[in-house]
Amino acid sequence: MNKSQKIQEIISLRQPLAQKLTTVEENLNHLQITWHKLEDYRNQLQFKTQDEKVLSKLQEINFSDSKTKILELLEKLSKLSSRFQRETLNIGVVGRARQGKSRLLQSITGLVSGEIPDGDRQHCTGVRSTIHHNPHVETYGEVWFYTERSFLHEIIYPYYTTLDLGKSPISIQDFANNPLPTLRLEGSENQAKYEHLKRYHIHFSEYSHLLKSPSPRNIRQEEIRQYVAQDDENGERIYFNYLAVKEVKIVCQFPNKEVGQIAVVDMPGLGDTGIGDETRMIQTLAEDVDFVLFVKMPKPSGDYWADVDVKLYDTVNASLVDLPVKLWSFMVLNQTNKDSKYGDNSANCQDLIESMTEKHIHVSDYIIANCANPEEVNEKILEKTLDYLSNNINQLDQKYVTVFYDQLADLQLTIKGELQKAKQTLNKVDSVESESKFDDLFYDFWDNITNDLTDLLEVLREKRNDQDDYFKEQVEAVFQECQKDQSIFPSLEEIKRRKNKEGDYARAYGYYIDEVRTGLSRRFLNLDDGLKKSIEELKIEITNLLADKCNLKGLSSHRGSKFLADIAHLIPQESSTLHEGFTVLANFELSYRGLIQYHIRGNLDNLKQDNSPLPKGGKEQDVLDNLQELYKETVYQCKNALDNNFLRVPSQAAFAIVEEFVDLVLRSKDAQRQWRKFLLTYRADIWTDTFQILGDNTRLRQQWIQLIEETESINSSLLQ
Ligand SMILES: Nc1nc2c(ncn2[C@@H]2O[C@H](COP(=O)(O)OP(=O)(O)OP(=O)(O)O)[C@@H](O)[C@H]2O)c(=O)[nH]1
Ligand SMILES: [Mg+2]
Repeated sequence: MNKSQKIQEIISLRQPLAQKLTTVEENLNHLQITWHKLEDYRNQLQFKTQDEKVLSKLQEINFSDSKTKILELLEKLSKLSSRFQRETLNIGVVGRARQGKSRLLQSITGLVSGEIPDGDRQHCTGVRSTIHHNPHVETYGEVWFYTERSFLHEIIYPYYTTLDLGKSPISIQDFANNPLPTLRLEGSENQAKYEHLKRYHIHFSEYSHLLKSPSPRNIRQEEIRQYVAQDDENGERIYFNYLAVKEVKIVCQFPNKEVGQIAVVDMPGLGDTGIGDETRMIQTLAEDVDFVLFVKMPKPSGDYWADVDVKLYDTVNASLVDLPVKLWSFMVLNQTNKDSKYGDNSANCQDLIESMTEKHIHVSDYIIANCANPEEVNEKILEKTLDYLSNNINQLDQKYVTVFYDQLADLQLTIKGELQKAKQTLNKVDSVESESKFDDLFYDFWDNITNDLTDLLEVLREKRNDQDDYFKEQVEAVFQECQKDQSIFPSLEEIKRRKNKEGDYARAYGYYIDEVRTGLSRRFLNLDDGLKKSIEELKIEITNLLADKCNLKGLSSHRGSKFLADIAHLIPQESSTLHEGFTVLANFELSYRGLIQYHIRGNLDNLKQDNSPLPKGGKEQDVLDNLQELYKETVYQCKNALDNNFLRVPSQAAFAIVEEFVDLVLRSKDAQRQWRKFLLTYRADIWTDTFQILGDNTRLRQQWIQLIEETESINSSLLQ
């Protein structure tokens, strides 16, 4: 098997791993949800009990450690998944600025500074580019731009935070159109960082159109540099596109045909004062890179491992905590010849190699090679890297997965332990049936509810022929509005114009009379609010009584319909009459359309052309007079109808529905037994001081057990 086949095999071996991880991810997400649910429920239980023993047991369950662990594992999982889903093996070059990283990639890919910018003036590479080998295509590029939103969040905001510039711009226009806040922090490094931000600000108009452009944009070979570099090939800083570019992918044919599915990643060197470069590098390493080539070009005049070099190494190492970078990196010492403008640095390369271990820079191997020499790069660096990859990546993958699974198993054990503690809260339970406490309390409850509801019913019986105040108010308001509002009528001018359009006054009148009738009818819809309000008031009165006098407030924090619906929801279906009583009352409503509308419509008949035609020869004034007269009369008739027939409707309905409710929940054959059974289950919610929250057969206990079991089952299937 040649190298390229071997690399293909590595990539295909990753597919099943990726699939397996998808299942793990689902399980872990599921576990996260139930773990939160269990914690919420624990918190609710803590609120509901004063029992010190139960309280302390509940408190002992440690939710937060596992929560953090789950989050960490989900994050690791996403790194692992992107690693195993990749279609190429990716080699990243890492180093401080101007060490020859881009030069090395030129030698590997056969591209030149038009596509992979190298330069020796200032920091050169502006954005990350990934270069893919594809033997069958002409070189081209694909550019991904930041969106306005991601640009603000990922690029601009970090400057505001780090440089303590105060309130960040709320929009891209806000950033572009207002002057930058002045820098108050001192020190040259802060100043240099601020200069970067200024560059984004000053040149905004030169790149801002790109933030609106679709990604990826396909570009030709000769266009590539202007998207990735900070300067042109002469070192002139005339390019600003890169400020809007998130990433570039270049596809070309590497001179070494054996490489197969390989991609190399060029990143901006660190040590520049751009904020966020390091974060972006760490992210790239964690998600997009399988192997790292550290590049350092020692100065011939003498060089050493500076603190920044060691720090850079540590940062890379930390990007994948579970896979020491020692196992997936080489150190390349970029050797320059005596006839180069840098001079001969061979001795310095050697010195640095010898002092690497004492600086705790550990890599799989080191290479001294001239990065500007393609043959040397190919032989010494690329071939060696490909060999290393093809021999080791599968093991590394396995190792990485094993570590991850070990951590999952750890989590599983921890959660198992915590669930054990959760179960211990259930150890001692009160056996309430045998105790007389419940019987006494239930006796009082029954006494209260029968008395109070019967009293209320009597009051309603007495009032049932009274007019309902809320509804009356609403009726008055609607009629006042009807009388006041003249906008329902057209002006004389409008009538004339309508006549011209329709042909004659009679036809225009026909249209207007229909409009006036519809307008009036719609007005009455407002009566709905009054009807609804008076019934809701009644429900609030009943639920206040149930909650406060009959002690059911522990079952719902609402009042009115919602309280009734909550209780109906809690009552088991088999307690059918009780359940029905609460459901019926919760859903009961009076509506204008159902109750009154048909009657009102009868009174609107006069507002029809057939019943009240326009006198022959009538003109605009007659049209208006007729409309106004008919309207006034109809409103009057409607008001009479409502006053005489409907103002009592809410009181009558209130009495009827409450009587029905009382029959169902108090007077039906099985009512008392159903209440008893229901309250027994919920006794800990109702009489919190008397009963253990997790007592035998309480609802709270049942739900707690259910949640524990649910979590247990997900936890045990975590590794499947
Ligand atoms: N003679 C010679 N010149 C080199 C060698 N490696 C890099 N250079 C030159 O050194 C300068 C910096 O190299 P780059 O490849 O741009 O460095 P870099 O690490 O990519 O720098 P940034 O992109 O700024 O992080 C360029 O002018 C290169 O042509 C080498 O091995 N020999
Ligand atoms: Mg570079």
